[in-house]
Amino acid sequence: MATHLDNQRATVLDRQPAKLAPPPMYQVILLNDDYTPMEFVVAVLQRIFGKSEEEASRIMLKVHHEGRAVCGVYSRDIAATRVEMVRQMAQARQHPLQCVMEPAPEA
Ligand code: TYC
Repeated sequence: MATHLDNQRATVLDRQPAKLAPPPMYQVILLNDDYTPMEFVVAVLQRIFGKSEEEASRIMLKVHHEGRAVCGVYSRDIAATRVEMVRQMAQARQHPLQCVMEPAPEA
């Protein structure tokens, strides 16, 4: 009998809402190279990352001068999809543009 009640209580406790940790976030980073045209990088930032022309130009110049810049912070699947879209867009035009994702620093 005690076992039966214990099981019931365990079942009820299992139904408590789980306290979920927020999903890990990833920053998508564009890397500089000597060959990809600046206008192409601006177009990538507008088309894939939804940036305005002004913001896209700012990020492109930051990459050009500093070697890399963050384009956005996303959940893992969305970050991976955007990295792949950049890769495909660059490959289609045969530009060596590189894009990577890294775990975002904790807030
Ligand atoms: N450095 C490139 C040039 O001078 C421009 C460029 C900017 C390339 C950003 C890649 O992610 C990049 N044409």
